[in-house]
Amino acid sequence: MSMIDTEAFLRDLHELRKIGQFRTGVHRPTFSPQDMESRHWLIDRLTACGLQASIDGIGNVYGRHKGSGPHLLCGSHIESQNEAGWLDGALGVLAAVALARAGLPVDVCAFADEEGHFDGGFLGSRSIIGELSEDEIDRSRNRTDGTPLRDALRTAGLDGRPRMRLEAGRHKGFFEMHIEQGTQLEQGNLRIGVVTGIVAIWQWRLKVQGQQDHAGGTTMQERKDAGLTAVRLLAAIDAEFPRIAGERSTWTTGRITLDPGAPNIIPGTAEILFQFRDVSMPALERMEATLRALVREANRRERCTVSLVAVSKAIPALCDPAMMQALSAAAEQLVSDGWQMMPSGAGHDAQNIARHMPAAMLFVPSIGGISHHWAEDTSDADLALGIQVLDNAARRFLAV
Ligand code: HGY
Ligand code: MN
Ligand code: MN
Repeated sequence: MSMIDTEAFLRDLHELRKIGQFRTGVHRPTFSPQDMESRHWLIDRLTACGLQASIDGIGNVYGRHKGSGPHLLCGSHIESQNEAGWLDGALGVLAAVALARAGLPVDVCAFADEEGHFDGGFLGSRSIIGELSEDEIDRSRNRTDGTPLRDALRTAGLDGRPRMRLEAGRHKGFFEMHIEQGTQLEQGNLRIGVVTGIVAIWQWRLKVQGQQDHAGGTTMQERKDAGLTAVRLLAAIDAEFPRIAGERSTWTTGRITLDPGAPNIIPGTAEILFQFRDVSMPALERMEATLRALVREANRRERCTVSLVAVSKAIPALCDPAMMQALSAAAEQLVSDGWQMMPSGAGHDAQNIARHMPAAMLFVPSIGGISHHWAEDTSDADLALGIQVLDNAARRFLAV
């Protein structure tokens, strides 16, 4: 029998939405004042649910169940991409709060910087499983303004705090509820997705070095145009990748910066932020080998030089069969013709926690598949069904 207070769950979501509100979404970059406001708001919520709440030295907000086990861990992230959606991450954290409020033996965690505002990404979920070194924190910079992570932690009042670690053997498994961030559920007229696997994101920084010069006086024969080399290289990637990539691989150029960026100056340098994703390691390795070969070829043919740096290489994860079974049985009971098994094209904290305990994810539909955009949305009815399925699955899995 579900004890979930759906109204309180939806109220929490709409209240958190007001912190850092941007149009119909939110703007809560990691460690920004509005992000820290949301973390302190969450601490109050966790305390109100009877959990022992804390925030650690990398910004993880944790609510520890005070009763006896066996325990589950449940959560996600509450920072957002810039000017983005109100549900990406927040949904999973407040779903965990709803389970705790219903009396389940659940620890709740909002992992810091899942959205990768700082080099390396997934800072919180990698830190909590012991995979984030002090040296990496020293080296990490903000991807938008270059602020050192150490400075951001100090400004947020987190410097010097210890970073927490998950207690070995405390949790039976980790559940993360999330929006789909795609159109499969909506197009299939489905309301629940049971996630089978989570892609790894491999992030790259390419630097093209040409020669800044006059756009008129420099002839076409003698110029070293970093912008043109960048564009030709990206076109070569897009021509070659479909031949070698996996069926569900994706690759994206999120940013091209030309310097100095004036119409009458030949760009001397270009910087490209490029990433590719897949759930299969062989597919990821093929894309890396192809990318390196295309960079070598550009350095043979172009007048500019191209350097390639790996910013981060996450590890893909398969979801736990017993936890998927609990989610599937719950979905079958509550929405028998409205659910499917499916992979995640997005990365999630669950893929890191999966290296420490069994992990599984539950998706609810994204209207129009929109995400990483302020127009991201999901109906209250789908949110309410999702939390009921999660509650049912958590109780089933605890009873196993
Ligand atoms: O980009 C991702 O897959 C995640 O939403 N940060
Ligand atoms: Mn997310
Ligand atoms: Mn996201």
